[in-house]
Formats: sequence, structure tokens, C-alpha cells
Amino acid sequence: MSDADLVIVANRLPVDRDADGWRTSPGGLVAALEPVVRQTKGAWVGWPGQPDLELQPFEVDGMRLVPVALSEQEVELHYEGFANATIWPLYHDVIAVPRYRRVWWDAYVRVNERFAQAAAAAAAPNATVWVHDYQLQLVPAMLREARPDLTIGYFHHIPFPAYGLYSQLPWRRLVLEGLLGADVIGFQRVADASNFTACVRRLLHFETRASGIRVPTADGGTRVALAKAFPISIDAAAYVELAGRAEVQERAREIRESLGGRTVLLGVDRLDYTKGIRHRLKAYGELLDEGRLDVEDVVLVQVASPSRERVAAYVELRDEIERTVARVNGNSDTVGSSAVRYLHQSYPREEMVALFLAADVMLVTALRDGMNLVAKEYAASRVDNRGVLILSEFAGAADELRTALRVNPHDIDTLKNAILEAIEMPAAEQSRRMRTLRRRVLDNDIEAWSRACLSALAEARDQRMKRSGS
Ligand code: GDG
Repeated sequence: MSDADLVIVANRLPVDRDADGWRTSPGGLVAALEPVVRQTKGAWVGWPGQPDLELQPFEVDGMRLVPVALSEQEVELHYEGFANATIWPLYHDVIAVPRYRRVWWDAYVRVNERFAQAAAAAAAPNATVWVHDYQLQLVPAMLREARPDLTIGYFHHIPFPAYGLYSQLPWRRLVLEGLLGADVIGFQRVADASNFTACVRRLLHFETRASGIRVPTADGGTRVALAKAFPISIDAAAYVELAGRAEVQERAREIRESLGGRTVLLGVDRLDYTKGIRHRLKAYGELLDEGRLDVEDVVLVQVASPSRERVAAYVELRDEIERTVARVNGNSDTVGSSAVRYLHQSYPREEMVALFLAADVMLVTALRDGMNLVAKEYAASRVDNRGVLILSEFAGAADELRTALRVNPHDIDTLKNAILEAIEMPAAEQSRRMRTLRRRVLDNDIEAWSRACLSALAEARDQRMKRSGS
């Protein structure tokens, strides 16, 4: 059925299957887009999350879902291979070594084609299609070729690297051309958008002015693609509401008590090498070794939710983190108190908010991160205006959250000093900083983000209509 005026295209459908059927999956992006998709009678194109599952389009909670089937081998080559072992490490400034394999690339092209075809089939004449993230960078150009009537947006959730790194990619021109099929290309930070524009200038020699890129068209003319920062956010009101619930606050008290009333440092991350978990453990371990912190006074709770467990670098990372945790605990624990509470598990959102409320200090020490939503979630949850956020300058969130304690996580001595400063920070200063952080997150929530992106797309659509004289 090709009648949707708005089509979202993302690697995953916004639903998970349990014993009772399909349920919308929790998460900011889904929360933001679900109402728009429903109101506009739009559609969402994506992989249902299980290999070799051939499904017809179906509806969940009034949202039309268009499943794209992927074989086991395609998941391995496209998703685990090209997306997560080539693009992910390359775009995060080669923190891990990217692998360039031609069979992965071939699968990436094939799978991108399938997504583009499904989106083209779902979209009404002159519809808007909004493509998400690094698994689907070729879809915009494929779509434009199949459906020149569409207005196409793309949002890049992860960083875009500088030319010096990007140029390693054997398919560097093809990927840029893929993205430039979009009318609006959204990035997290201004720096990501300008890295992209610089790569386009150097590799494709297209003319650029401010955020506009002049892209040659098939008929010998040009059109302008916009490459711009639209920093993503969270459903802030949902966090405020949860943090205000008596049972969540009670749970936060319970957590603090069970940790012996000590000062609580907290880390919450997918277990990923971009998040700087090892750096924070090192800094904390050294502070304990040097006697600048005492295990009877402080504890680090590290939630490291399982992630990409079939990709080799993630298996190694888990071993390394778990060895480091064991070393810190082995050196510093007493019979009654443990230095690190390491939780390789996923928790419901209520529990996460209780943890945020229980934490005196939140550690976000990413080595490179598109945005980092955890930093924003911590701020939104601190309805009491207490707590200190330590935030890496290499996370996109650092552009907005200016009153956090800013760190370079590679500089272990400075990180150690920031941890001590956070622990000792007077309540008045905590509150002054936290109020500013919260205002920023509450004013710029996920709804404001999706409104800004969609209105840039609406403008692109108006201009396209004007040009074509309709
Ligand atoms: C990518 C980019 C960008 C984690 N553990 C649990 C849990 N989480 C939730 C967090 C947060 C989300 O997962 C993680 O988001 P991040 O932004 O921190 O990082 P990525 O997963 O790497 O996301 C990133 C983002 O896309 C959006 O554009 O910000 O830079 O890498 O919401 O709270 N949630 C629950 N239990 C857990 O155990 N419920």
C-alpha cells in the first residue's frame, strides 16, 4: 500500500516480540516519533529483530509497521560486520581498529537496497521519508533514484569523523553520495556536520556554502542539500514524572542504604568501547590505591548493559572490563564493602531513574559519543537539583550541558581530580549547576528535536514543490 505521507526508515522496527505478541519498545526515538507516525497515518520500515522472519506489514497501537526480512548471514555481514565492525569504529575516531571487508560492503549495499525498496513502496506520492542512522547511509540516494518525487531526510546518530580518518574508507565516495540523496542531513553536533561537509568538498568537489551543499542532478542542474546539527534529546517529562513518584524515591533510598550509606558514583552504559568505562575504572582505582578515597566512604555502581555480543571487539572488551573490575575490587574491598558494583544486566526504566536519584556523582566518560542520552537522563531525573554530572568533552552532550564538570577522559589525573571535586562539591554549587543543566534538557526535549527536524523537512518539501511548479 503506497499511501503513507510520512515514512520512518530505521534498522529496527520500534517493537519487540514477547509471549503476548508485539509491543512498542521503550526508548526516546520511538516515544518521539510514534505520535507523529500515528497522527499522519505514516509507516515505519525496519527489521523485526529476528533473522529469517518474513512478515507482512502489520499494525501495533495504530502504527503501521513494514518489516524488512534479513537472513542470518545478512545480519552477520551487514549489521555485525559492516555497520558495527567497519563504520562504528571508524566513525568513533578508530578507538577500535575498523575492518574493511569487501563481502561486508556487498551485503551492506544489498540490505540498503532492500530497505530503500520497502520505503519506496510504502510512500505516497510527494511523501516525506526520514531515514535513520549509519546502518542505512546508502538509502537516501537509492530512494531518490527510485522516487524522485519524495522529500528525504537522514539523521546520523553517531559522530561523523574528520577527513583524515574518514578517507580510510575504501567506499568513501559511494557513502557520501548515498547520504547526499537526502534533502536534509541531520547530525548531533556542528562539528559532525562540518566534518561531513569538508569530506564532500575534498572527495566530491561539490560547492558548499554555510550548511548548504550544491549537489549535481541527473538533468545537469543542481539542488541544495542541507547538512546541519539537530542535537537529539530525551522524553524529559517522562523522567521528571518517574523521578517524582514516591515508590521510585523510596527505591532510591533503599539502594543507598544497601550500599552502606556511602557516596555513590554511577556509570550507565551499553558495554561499548566508546564509552570510556576502563578509563573511569582506572581513575577510581588509582584514587583508592593512593588512599585519596576510602572504600568505606565511596562506591562505584557500574551498569554495563549487554551489547553486540557477537562482535569480536565486544567479547574482548567485556573480558578486559571484568578483569579490571576484579583487580580494583581485589585491591580495595574489605569484607563488608565492595569498591565496584558491576552489573552486566539491563534494568527497567524505573530502576534506572532510582539509580540516578541515588547517585551523588554521574560519570559519563565517553571517548567519543554522538550525543549520550544518559547524561541528559541524569539531569532530567534530578528533580531535587542535587548530584554532579562529570561529562566528557567528546560526548555530543557537552556542547549543551555547559555546567557539568567537563573532562578529557584520556587525562586520568584530571579525571581523578574531577571525581574528588564532584564528591566534595557544596550543595549550593551542585544546585546552581544542576538547575542550568535541567533547564537546558527540559527546554530542548525530544519533541522539540523532532519538531525541528520535521520542520526543516517541510521547508525542503515546500521548496521542491515550488521548483516543480506544483
Ligand atoms: C546512540 C549513540 C546517541 C542503557 N542501559 C539500560 C538502558 N540504557 C539506555 C540509556 C539510554 C540509552 O540506553 C543509551 O543511549 P546513549 O545515547 O547513552 O548511547 P547509545 O546506545 O550508544 O546511542 C549516542 C544515541 O544513539 C541517540 O541518538 O546519543 O551517542 O551512540 O537511553 O538510559 N535503559 C534501560 N535499562 C538499561 O539497563 N531501561
